[in-house]
Amino acid sequence: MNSVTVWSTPGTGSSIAECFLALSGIPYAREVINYEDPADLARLTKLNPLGQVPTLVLPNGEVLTETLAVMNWCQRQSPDSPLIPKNYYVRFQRWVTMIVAAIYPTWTYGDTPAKWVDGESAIARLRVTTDEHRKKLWLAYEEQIKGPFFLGQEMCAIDVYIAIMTNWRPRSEWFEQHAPKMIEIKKRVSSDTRLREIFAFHFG
Ligand SMILES: N[C@@H](CCC(=O)N[C@@H](CS)C(=O)NCC(=O)O)C(=O)O
Repeated sequence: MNSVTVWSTPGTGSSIAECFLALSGIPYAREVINYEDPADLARLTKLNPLGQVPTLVLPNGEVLTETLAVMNWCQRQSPDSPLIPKNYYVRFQRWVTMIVAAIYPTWTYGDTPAKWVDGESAIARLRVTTDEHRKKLWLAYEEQIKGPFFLGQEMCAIDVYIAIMTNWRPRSEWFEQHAPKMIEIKKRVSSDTRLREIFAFHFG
């Protein structure tokens, strides 16, 4: 049987999908691309109209995108996967959804503000407002963390998102100062033996 192929750009959220697969014991192959390269982007857009990674091709040829959908697929393939906890249903669903619905788009618009607005001051402002909004949201997450992981003793998908996304703006220094519990989650997740190679590849 073919394995899952993950279209992956180093340092991006492709690593989130890879962690979900690894924690679920699902083998995969990486197709390394650079979505900023026009030729790669043209190939990627044929599979995913958003031109985003992660984009997965499943063993049966179906395309799967959106990290939250990847999480759900992995858990369905491997019911014992730790991604979706057996308990804390409401708390888990609420906070995992908020990451992809509210926090992830702050980079979509803030990373490339010139794609969305015109004029130097509007471009600068979009970057600043999305960065500031994201910080506010992360502080709400920090308050929610039971420790050592988001929900308590067990790692779940929210911890994977936190461990990856704390590598991005506003970057480690800010998190160390304002969100020490998130830094603790990042340390624990990135040193998990099942995930070390993924962190080394993407952020090493
Ligand atoms: N909602 C998507 C977001 C994916 C996403 O924004 N990926 C970024 C890399 S971290 C990307 O491909 N950015 C390029 C773009 O949006 O044009 C998910 O959860 O998978």
